[in-house]
Amino acid sequence: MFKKILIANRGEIAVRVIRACRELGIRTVAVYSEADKTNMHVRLADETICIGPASAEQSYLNVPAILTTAEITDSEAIHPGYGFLSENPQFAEACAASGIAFIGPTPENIRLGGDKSKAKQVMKRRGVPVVPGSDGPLSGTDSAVKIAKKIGFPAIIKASMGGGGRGMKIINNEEEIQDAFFMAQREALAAFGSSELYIEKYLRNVRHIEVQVLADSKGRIIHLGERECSIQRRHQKLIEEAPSCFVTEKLRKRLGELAIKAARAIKYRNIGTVEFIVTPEEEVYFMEFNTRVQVEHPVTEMVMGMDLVKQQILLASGQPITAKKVFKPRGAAIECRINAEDPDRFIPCPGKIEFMHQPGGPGIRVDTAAYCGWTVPSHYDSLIAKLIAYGSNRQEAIARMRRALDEFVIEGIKTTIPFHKRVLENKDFIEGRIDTGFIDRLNNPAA
Ligand code: MV4
Repeated sequence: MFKKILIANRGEIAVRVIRACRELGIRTVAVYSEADKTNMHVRLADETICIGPASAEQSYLNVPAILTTAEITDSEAIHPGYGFLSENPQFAEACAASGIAFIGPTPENIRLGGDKSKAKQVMKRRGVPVVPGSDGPLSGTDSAVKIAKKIGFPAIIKASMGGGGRGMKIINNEEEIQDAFFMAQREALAAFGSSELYIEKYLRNVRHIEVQVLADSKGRIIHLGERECSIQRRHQKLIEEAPSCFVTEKLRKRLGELAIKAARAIKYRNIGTVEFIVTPEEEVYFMEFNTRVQVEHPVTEMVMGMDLVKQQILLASGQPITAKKVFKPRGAAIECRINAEDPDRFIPCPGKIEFMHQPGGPGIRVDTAAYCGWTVPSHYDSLIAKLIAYGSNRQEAIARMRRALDEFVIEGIKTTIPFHKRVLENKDFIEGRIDTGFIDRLNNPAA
């Protein structure tokens, strides 16, 4: 087992990793930017080193600074968290070249996970169902038109290196293809450094359901059931649940088998997430393979009674999976992402937290690095807390979440707590009528 781990991240996920390390008896090294001197992850770590100015490029994305810090602190492994360097295959390679364990999958796994059109192609060849569309990247508008005519409208153009819904363009008829193609190309190049695109049929009223997988270094793979992630705004997840109230025992078995097949197809290692879209008719299509620990991992931890971050560390140290049984969800868990944002317009609102009171009591978990007196910096993403409610069933989890949202006090900055209160009181949400159109209907009930 590792004796010391460097955490190449900040905020709530850095705190989450430090907690797992503490429980495993592993020393921790926090790195931080000049804007993060007073961060909670810096206070909680055993050792701390400032690696650069506020801008992420010069600090949390600064590979030489991070590798040097690992070397001078004698860290044996690096946990990348999510975002920043977590899905950078060159970083994973650079760690290996320096003799430092990257706590995550192989560089090849990361590279394929990042190339959405290639991943789709590989999955299709291995018998994992994918949405009809181009088999690999598009060569130009001509092939886009040809394929769109074959699969029918609406269709959707996506960036190969995009993911998370960024850089997608829905096209309703042949006339829209040219403009959408060139706009998507330009956006993709600017955002991801690659203008490569692919096209597929656009499916309405689908659910975004993802399956957690674990794979050891011997190739043993298990799944830990699904998370329901359909409540998104501009492809930012706002609320996640486990299990999905839409998923039957039979569908869970199928999703789990497909997720394991997907992981096996790419010789996946460590923990990962296989993202599917599921139609109202229960047709399942592979979308993406996420090669990191996800923001929403706590809902799976709550219903499966497993610590996924500890698992990441144990798997990276070479420990095999010994659990034989199929894991079944127990109870229900919901996560609300609390952002330092205007709750109506979702515009970031950094600033000083003048007062803060966290909820607690039965079934409530708060993953955060925020505290009273801390100033939310403007340089990074606006997630300041994850509020997770667990109950013996979905109804109890909802009741606890509503109660906890009422207890949660954050003063001095705007947060999305009022938005979450609105959703938790919504009849469609309470009755489980949630799909990828939920937020649009919430804001525009007539639609
Ligand atoms: C889709 C889709 C429907 N049809 N692709 C968005 C995030 C990315 N991982 C995949 N996403 C989607 N891809 C096809 N062919 C629906 C989504 C989608 C979505 C779309 C509109 C509004 C909210 C959404 C939430 C999750 C997924």
